[in-house]
Amino acid sequence: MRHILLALAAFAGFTGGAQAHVTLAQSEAPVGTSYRATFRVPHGCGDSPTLKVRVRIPDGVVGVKPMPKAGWQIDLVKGSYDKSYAMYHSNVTEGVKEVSWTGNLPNDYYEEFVISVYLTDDLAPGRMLYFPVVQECEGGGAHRWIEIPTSGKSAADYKEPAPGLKLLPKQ
Ligand SMILES: [Cu+2]
Repeated sequence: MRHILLALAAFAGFTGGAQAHVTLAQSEAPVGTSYRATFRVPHGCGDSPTLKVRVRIPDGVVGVKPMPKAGWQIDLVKGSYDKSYAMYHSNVTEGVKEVSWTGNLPNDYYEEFVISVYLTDDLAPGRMLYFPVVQECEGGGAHRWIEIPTSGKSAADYKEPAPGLKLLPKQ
């Protein structure tokens, strides 16, 4: 009986809250390696199209390179890090701290925004890492996916949770 209800819920398009928000396609990754951060944007603000997607890069994430997207302008905010981070065989002390794409995504469409990054060994396995995202829409509306769950809570407990990544031990 239970699996029939689950199948029905899935068919009715009930995706369980947080899934319909801006999320990361790959929700787990080991530290000390590169990671392809794919931000999924499944809707606009109400019916309004998305005009800008801004991603803040958390500390401990370096080697940040966004993937260009036809019709979208990329802007980078660079700065110095709070400490020196090891990345492969070198140390980095500054880099990209924010990435934004500016363009137009109608609410009828779905899109993905990709950033290649390196997850440093300074990040703690077992912890969640959050990438706050601001989604600006036509008409001045916005979604601020910046809510970071406190302990004992999950993304589903929030209206606008920040996309989260579960950090795994170094492989
Ligand atoms: Cu949503």
